[in-house]
Amino acid sequence: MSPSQFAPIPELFLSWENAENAKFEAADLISHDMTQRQICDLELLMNGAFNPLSGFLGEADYTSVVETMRLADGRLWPMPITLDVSKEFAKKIELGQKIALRDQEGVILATMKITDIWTPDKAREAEMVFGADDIAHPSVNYLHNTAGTIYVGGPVTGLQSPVHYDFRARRDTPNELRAFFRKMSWSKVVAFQTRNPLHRAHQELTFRAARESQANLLIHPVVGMTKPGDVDHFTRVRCYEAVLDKYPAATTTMSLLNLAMRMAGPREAVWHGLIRKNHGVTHFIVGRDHAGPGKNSKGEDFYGPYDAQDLFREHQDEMGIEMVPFKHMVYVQERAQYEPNDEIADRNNVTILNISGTELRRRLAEGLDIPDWFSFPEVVKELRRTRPPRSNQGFTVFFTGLSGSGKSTIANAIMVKLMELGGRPVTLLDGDVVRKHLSSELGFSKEHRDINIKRIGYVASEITKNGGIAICAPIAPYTATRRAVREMVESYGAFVEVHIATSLEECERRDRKGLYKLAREGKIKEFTGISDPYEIPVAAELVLQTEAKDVDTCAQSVLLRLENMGLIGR
Ligand code: PPS
Repeated sequence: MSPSQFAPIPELFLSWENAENAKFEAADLISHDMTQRQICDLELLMNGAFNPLSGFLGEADYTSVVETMRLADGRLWPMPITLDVSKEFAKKIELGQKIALRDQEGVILATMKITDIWTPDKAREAEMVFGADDIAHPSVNYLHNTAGTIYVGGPVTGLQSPVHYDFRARRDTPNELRAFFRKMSWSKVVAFQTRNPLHRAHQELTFRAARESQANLLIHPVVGMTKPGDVDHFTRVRCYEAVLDKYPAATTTMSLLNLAMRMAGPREAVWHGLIRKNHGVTHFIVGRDHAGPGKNSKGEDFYGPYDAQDLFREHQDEMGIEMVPFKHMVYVQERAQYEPNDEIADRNNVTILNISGTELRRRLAEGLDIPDWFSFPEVVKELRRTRPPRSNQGFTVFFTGLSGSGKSTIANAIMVKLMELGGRPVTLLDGDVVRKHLSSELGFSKEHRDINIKRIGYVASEITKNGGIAICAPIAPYTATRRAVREMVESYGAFVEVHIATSLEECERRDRKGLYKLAREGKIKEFTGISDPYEIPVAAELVLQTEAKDVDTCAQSVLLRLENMGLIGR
């Protein structure tokens, strides 16, 4: 047992009385309204989970972390924890100034003394931290399309932790977990990081890890931000709670971690290890493709399946936390048990079973059987509650195309056909209608178009979440914005992008509203296709050529695609 494992870790909080006074003083400061990701980072900075960081990185530390995985003073730290802000905000602040950091309701959580303001080289950051400047990587996409252009760094003084109303009893700071381990005399603790529901393979893996390292087990799921499209944390925590009694209570505990993951594979594994070390953990499970982001834009994996293990192994002595590596676990039917895939000597004589994440999602979506050897009935029940078969879920049909391409006409036809089918409420968010009711103050600059589309996306995602059908029909000329809407919607249901690929020549020939003529004469500025760009979708679920086809034929193609995706009943 090492005393440092149990000793309290430094936090960045002021004492209670000082924080009360500081809150009043901070009210006069210029304040930054933090994003969800920044709030997660701030919480873990303040409670010591990101020790040795004392605030958002300054430029020297940032550059050093990006280039060498180390802070400027040489200490290991693989992930740039930065405060990104807009150009407009950066103009209002200067070095040496203190700013207030507020949550999304305006509560002041911390103050920060600004030591650095700089424009980062995001392409370089993407290459070095995520391995490629490829926006198929969710964090590279975030970096380029969500994060502000300027970074601000400096030490943070914590006034209060973000408040969580959900699963409070299950959330612990590093010091709370350290105190628990001390109280229970758990001198060796192996942590399991996860962003997915636990199935039988995970249970077997965690049991084996605890046995091999002769340690107690901490199930340490991430409930901050994970990969877009993951099962929401409410459902996951209900799933974890349902299987917790399958673990021996005397040797296992579970705690929730409000981490915003970056899906950075090898670097992320090292980061996860350091965070767990700060929570008083001695051993850490790193499995196959740890924190993997999925495929790159060429359809290949970003990282090798065991790259994360290799990088962790290289640094584990310095980190002071031992890796428990795990290979891919599969079910051997004849022996009715899980075994590491690469240790099955008699593989030609036995039946090896496995259900991938994609296959599980398909079975849930189509209401198909999920066998007992794969998961626990309690977990399957929870997942089915949240992910009913696709034909009962909400979804969004997102038409995109040039003005006059036929979006509104086809969208109207689809709306009526879906209403005729019945079963789910249908809402049409047509470009012109939205501009009248939701976005009347907006023009057609890139900035305004993006705001307009994100508003549509937000409404569509709420409709989808609540089991309805949203049909959107804006021009939506930008790939990144369409993708942002897709991510919003796919947290709750299917997103069906339909590109109405009517050519510019045909749209201009039709010129129903006479706008192309005005655009050609320069009387309408920034007109899509004429004096403003339209980025053609590359991965739409359906591309519709409308020329020489009537509206009903086009609408039928959409209906067939919806049926083929399991969204409407047969
Ligand atoms: S966007 O880019 O998605 O925000 O556009 P959207 O909200 O769909 O609005 C498009 C409708 O506005 C009319 N209009 C213009 N379109 C493009 N560029 C410019 N500059 C412009 N000015 C006005 C036009 O009638 C579009 O309607 P649709 O239904 O697409 O023809």
